[in-house]
This record gives sequence, structure tokens and C-alpha cells, in this order.
Amino acid sequence: MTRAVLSLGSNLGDRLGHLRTALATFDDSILVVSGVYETPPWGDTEQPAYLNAVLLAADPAAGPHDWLARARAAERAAGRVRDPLRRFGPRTLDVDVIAVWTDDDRPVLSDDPELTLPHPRAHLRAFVLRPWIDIQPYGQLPGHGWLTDLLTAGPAAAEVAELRPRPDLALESTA
Ligand code: PH2
Ligand code: MG
Ligand code: MG
Repeated sequence: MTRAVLSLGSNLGDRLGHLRTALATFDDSILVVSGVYETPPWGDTEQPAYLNAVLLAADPAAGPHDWLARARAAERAAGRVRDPLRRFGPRTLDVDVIAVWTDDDRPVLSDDPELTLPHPRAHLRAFVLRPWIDIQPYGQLPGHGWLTDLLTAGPAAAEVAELRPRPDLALESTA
């Protein structure tokens, strides 16, 4: 059994539809889904705004790499085409595995370049931390501490005000 926090992002085409494709892929394993936020592009600023959300999922049979395989399946289902020259460029759907915990509540740590855990840039990204705290107010990012601290004093704190909640675009959980 593992639990995972997954970050969803889309800035091409039917953005909300692509986030829903991700929800359909994780389906029964979804425990809770955050609100949707409209967020300015991070890392590569010459691209449209993103819709971002975060979900918490659990599965008795899934190991860390199974979460990654499902994330990639969701991206394929949304017609994602990778541009090797634009690492942080636009995409129909990006699903990132942010952190994974075992059933005895230990965070999984991994420096595998295919799946680094926790996600090495999560602590820098308001578009991950802000939706995440919606669903886990007392959550911690392994290795970086409380989400509340990261959002008020960490490198992402300055960007929080630039995110726009989109309550008009709620993602219903399929659970
Ligand atoms: N994803 C990226 C690059 N930049 N910016 C925002 N606002 N949201 C994203 O999901 C995002 C990004 C590459 O993974
Ligand atoms: Mg990403
Ligand atoms: Mg990704």
C-alpha cells in the first residue's frame, strides 16, 4: 500500500478536460482532489497560463513506479507530445509524482533520475504547494517540512498571490 500526492497541470487545449482525463486515470485510487488554480507559467514564461490542481491517492497494490506509470498513461491519454528542447514548455497534461508514503507513513526517498522522490522542485512551486494545502492543511513535504511554512516563508511564498482560485472549475472526485 502506498499513498501519493500528485500534481496536475495543463496549459494547452481543453485544460479542464485534460485535468479530468487525469482524474479518470487514477479513478478508484483518488482520496481527495484540491481546488483548481489558474497559475502564471513558471520556469519558461513565454507560454499560456496553466490550470493546476493536486490530488491525494492511495492504492493497496501500487509501488512508487506504478504511480509514475499511471501519470504517464494519463499524459498519453491527453495527447501529450514532449518537446525535448523545452523542458518547462507548454503541455496538454503534466502529472508529476510529488511524494509517496508507505502504509506505515514513511516517506519514500529516491534519487532515481526517472523518479526522484520527493519531487526535487516541489518546494519551489506555489502552484504545487497551494492546491496541496487545500487537501492536507497539516501536510509536510518530506525533507522540507510543513506546507504552511513553505507557503509563508519559503521561496514559493512570493508567488502565492499570483495564483487565482477557479471555484467555477471544480473537479469532481470520481471516488
Ligand atoms: N509546469 C511546468 C513548467 N511551468 N508553470 C505552472 N504555472 N504550472 C505548471 O504545472 C508548470 C509550470 C513543467 O512541469
Ligand atoms: Mg511538471
Ligand atoms: Mg512532469
